Amino acid sequence: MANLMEKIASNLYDGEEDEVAELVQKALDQGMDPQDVLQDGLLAGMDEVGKDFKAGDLYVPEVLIAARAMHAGMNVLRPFLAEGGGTGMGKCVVATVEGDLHDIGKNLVKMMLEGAGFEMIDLGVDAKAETFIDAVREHRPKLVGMSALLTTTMVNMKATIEALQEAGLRDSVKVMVGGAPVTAAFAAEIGADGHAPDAASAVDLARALIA
Ligand code: B1M
Repeated sequence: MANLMEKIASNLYDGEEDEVAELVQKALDQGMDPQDVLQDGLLAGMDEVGKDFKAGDLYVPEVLIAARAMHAGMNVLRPFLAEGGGTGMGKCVVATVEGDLHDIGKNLVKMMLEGAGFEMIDLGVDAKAETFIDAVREHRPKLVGMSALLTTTMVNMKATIEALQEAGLRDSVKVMVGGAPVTAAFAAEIGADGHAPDAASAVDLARALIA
């Protein structure tokens, strides 16, 4: 099993999307827990990509290809991660904030919340404050989730919360934030209702916020 997880991680690193999808399917067929496949295969591979990207050993095109392979693996896992939660938890608008194109974490959070029974409205990446406002007006969600992966775009979470306030919508929703550089202290500082460090905790937080 460990060998299979290593293969998933190394094929993800190399951007081999078909192989990653096949190996993820193989792991599931062998009875592995989808959460373990996510953590020990896909996320382990993406961690290595992140380290080498930071060190300057990988460049944006290579990281993009690895991200494509990550999505291929996540697509195989999707029905398993999103299964069994039932429905009726209400709507949640989710997006990566303005200026930020990273969507892997946001997509994972979306999948897990779907699995927990939330109806997800995904505004994609690079979502401006006005895009959130329009979606809140249209869909009347219980929750708004914002993701940011860049220290330069985290500030747009604050701008979005301020815009919700100015539009008179802040009190109608709970706001949760996350993403690698986002901390609980930052969430409190910008007036969010909560912060989750990973997709599984995002489910616990979402449930607690609407309870
Ligand atoms: Co970019 N990038 N990137 N990148 N990238 C990082 C984030 C970086 C840390 C790499 C590094 O230098 N080590 C660095 C940011 C540095 C900083 O801000 N301090 C960086 C940079 C600099 C950049 C560019 C500026 C590079 C350039 O162009 N020179 C550029 C910016 C583009 C832009 O957004 N405007 C850029 C571009 C890209 C790609 C497009 C090539 C690609 C993204 C592809 C895609 O997403 N479709 C990419 C990638 C893949 C990464 C790394 C390698 C991996 C990110 C990832 O997907 N991780 C990343 C390095 C790293 O993070 N180690 C890096 C896996 C994912 C599952 O984790 O997103 O953290 P994460 O999500 C977690 C939690 O954070 C949490 O749950 C998830 C699951 O557990 N979470 C939430 C996330 N959102 C949440 C929301 C919630 C709750 C929890 O509630 C709503």
